Amino acid sequence: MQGSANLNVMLKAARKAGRSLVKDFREVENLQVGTKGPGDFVSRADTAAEAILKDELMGARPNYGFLGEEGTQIEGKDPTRRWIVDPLDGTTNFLHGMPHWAISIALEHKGEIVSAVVFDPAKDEMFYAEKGAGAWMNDSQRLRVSGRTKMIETVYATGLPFGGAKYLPACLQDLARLLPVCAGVRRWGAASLDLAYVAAGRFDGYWERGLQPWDIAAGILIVREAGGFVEPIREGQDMLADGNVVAGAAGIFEPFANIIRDREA
Ligand code: 2AM
Ligand code: CA
Repeated sequence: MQGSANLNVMLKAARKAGRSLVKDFREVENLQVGTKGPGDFVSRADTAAEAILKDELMGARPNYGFLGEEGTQIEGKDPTRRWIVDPLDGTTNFLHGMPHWAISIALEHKGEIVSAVVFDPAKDEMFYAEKGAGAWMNDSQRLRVSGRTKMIETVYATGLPFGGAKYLPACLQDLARLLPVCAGVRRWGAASLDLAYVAAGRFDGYWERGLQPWDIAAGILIVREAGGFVEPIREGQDMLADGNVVAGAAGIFEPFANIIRDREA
């Protein structure tokens, strides 16, 4: 795909932050055995990755705004354009030495995501999309959501509630309704990659509650450009602000979303 100049800025920034995180990820294994644990080290890795992304993205587009998970918030001179960045999505995996984490970068223009990158440096998989130009992986692989239509053959991703039980009853109810009618549910711990995997047709669908804008901004566009649907769980909500999403391939979206929305199919 011949990407825009903005997309090329995003890809370059993701690769640079990815190199820094891969180097730090190798250290994490050594630190696991120490008494202090790798917690502080991982926080520093996360912050360093956000600084790299901020320098690259703001260096190339000084007028844009910036919203980053690690606290960088910049009002742009151009109020219509904003980077939405998660420097390390899947921090718990990173901390535990599990190679499933990503860098997520979205570009918002007038409230709409127009370019998106989700990069998994450990597997060297770069997922990206631009509005109207499709979704892609690495150099030239076009992404398409799955074509499955039989619920019993479909596999879903979700996030189980952590550190507090706010969404636990809803989540357990979802699982009780979905597990008997599908082929499985996975909890891999990085929302941006869950969405990228829906775009790639690996997962047939994904849902989760209580997410932050930087977890999902890039993934939403990648799924849509791969031909899938992403909607707020409660219809009519602003998805980025609400943080409760249901995503899936066209062939199963309706029955799947009905289960998550607790409606009869
Ligand atoms: P993070 O690593 O950037 O914080 C999905 O469950 C999302 O919740 C992840 O993308 C993850 O983003 C966030 N999250 C925060 N704390 C988590 C935890 N303890 N376990 C799993 N996910 C967590
Ligand atoms: Ca995240």
